[in-house]
Amino acid sequence: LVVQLLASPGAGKTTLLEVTASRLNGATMAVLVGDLATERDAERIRRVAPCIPLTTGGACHLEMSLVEAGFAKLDKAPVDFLFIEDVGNLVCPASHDVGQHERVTLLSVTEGDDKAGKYPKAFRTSQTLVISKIDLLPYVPFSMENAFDDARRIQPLLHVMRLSSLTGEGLDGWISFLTRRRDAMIARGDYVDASRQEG
Ligand SMILES: Nc1nc2c(ncn2[C@@H]2O[C@H](COP(=O)(O)OP(=O)(O)OP(=O)(O)O)[C@@H](O)[C@H]2O)c(=O)[nH]1
Ligand SMILES: [Mg+2]
Repeated sequence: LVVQLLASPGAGKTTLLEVTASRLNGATMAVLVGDLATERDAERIRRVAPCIPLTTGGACHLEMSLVEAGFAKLDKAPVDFLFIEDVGNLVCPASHDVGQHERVTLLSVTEGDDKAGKYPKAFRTSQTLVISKIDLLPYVPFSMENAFDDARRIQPLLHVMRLSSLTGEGLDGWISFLTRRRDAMIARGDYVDASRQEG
């Protein structure tokens, strides 16, 4: 299952991938991670999962050609989940498909509950919204109800989850969501057996 993670800078994409790797219960994952100028996120993720950095050289989003080049560098052993962390940006990545089955937008509670309406394309083109950093809810003015209503006005079919990578709250739901989506993809036959590909 190919999952694209899209969010503002600092919303918690890399941290979520780090904790996901430790909770997959025997399933495997690899990551392609986009960044403007450094390999910092790749260095973090490599401690827990195979990861290829995609350095955009200043571009504010990933494009398919960069993703393909990164994918070619990954070990061709099949993995259950391929995550693509897009450049931290709630605007440009929404206009670029990267071969994902699932686009997951993260919205951290410190960003405010009004972002779906302000950055509608990210939410409209996503299948799933993850409200992240919910451990900080006692300290910031963020209405879960307002965030849900605003997002669902933009995309009524949006699947919404909330979690904290810090405390672990909501992570069981995240992992079971990923597993369900992967099972559904296999049932549809909508996957590539990379081990059978040449080159
Ligand atoms: N309190 C709290 N902090 C978190 C949580 N998840 C991530 N953080 C912190 O938020 C900051 C940014 O997290 P990252 O995972 O680097 O965010 P990112 O979205 O990958 O950032 P970019 O790649 O720069 O766009 C770090 O200081 C994390 O420790 C969380 O669930 N709760
Ligand atoms: Mg990151």
